[in-house]
Amino acid sequence: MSDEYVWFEGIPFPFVNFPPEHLRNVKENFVLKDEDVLILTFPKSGTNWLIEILCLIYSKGDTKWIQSVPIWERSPWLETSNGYKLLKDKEGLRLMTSHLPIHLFPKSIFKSNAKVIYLFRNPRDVLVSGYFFWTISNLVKRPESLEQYFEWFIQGNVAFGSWFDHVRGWLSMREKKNFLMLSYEELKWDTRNAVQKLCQFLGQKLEPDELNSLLKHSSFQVMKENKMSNYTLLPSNLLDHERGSFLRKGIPGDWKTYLTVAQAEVFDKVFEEKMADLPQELFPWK
Ligand code: PPS
Repeated sequence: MSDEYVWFEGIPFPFVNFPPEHLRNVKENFVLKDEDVLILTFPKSGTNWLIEILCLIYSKGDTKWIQSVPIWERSPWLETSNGYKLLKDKEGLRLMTSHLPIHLFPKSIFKSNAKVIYLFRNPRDVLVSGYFFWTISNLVKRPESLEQYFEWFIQGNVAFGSWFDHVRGWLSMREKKNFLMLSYEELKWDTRNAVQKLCQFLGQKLEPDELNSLLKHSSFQVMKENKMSNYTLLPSNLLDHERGSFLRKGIPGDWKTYLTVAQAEVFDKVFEEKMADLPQELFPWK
């Protein structure tokens, strides 16, 4: 499998758009500004949903921006060459997204007051979502079966490495006042409340009608129809739109449909081993 990734400091990356010299440059030289807002996630944790929500917060619920600019230009991915170009000389508010693990993130983060939002999701759902996504994309080696992908995921041999290391790494920043951790589950179970929490963290205020517009336009159904957000603008040599959608189901707990009882038991054991020393109340799906 190793030849199907670009490897950088022990982490596998998709082979399109992530040259190692670029990843090194980002880590060593990218300078964060205090006004920056960062969305950090392990892939398939609801990144694009959060981007849509943040865009609507900063547009006060107005849909012009989300309906006219592709989502990857509104909050570019720092670690991609294209995203970096959009971000590096941008003035004013910079929304940016990253899947980088903490040890590969620009070092300037440790001195910056940029606002950091770490969104995480039940790893069982991340696994299932990732399996379906990588099966329709041409960015990494396609898994042949869920059983195979299950093994890769547990071992951390998937794009951006181990979910466990990613979450452990970023949650080490959870006591900082410029850091907000949010779970996909809490976002889904009470979106209104989670958005209010985000607004408070970002120092933004929405009127009730602005908040209602945000909730409507960032909903799964509406995002799925928005071609600026649903990834149908990606060429089909990268994402095979005939075989599935980027916005697949958008629910917590879908793993129960796909993992066997035996796999679920193995997963529980691995989770316990790797995450035992973290307060378990951080993980609301338990
Ligand atoms: S990526 O490729 O890492 O950027 O993917 P990411 O955006 O992190 O995660 C994709 C999953 O998020 C779901 N999604 C949503 N869920 C609920 N509401 C909204 N609005 C929404 N938008 C995206 C998307 O459907 C993927 O999850 P699954 O479980 O595969 O459906």
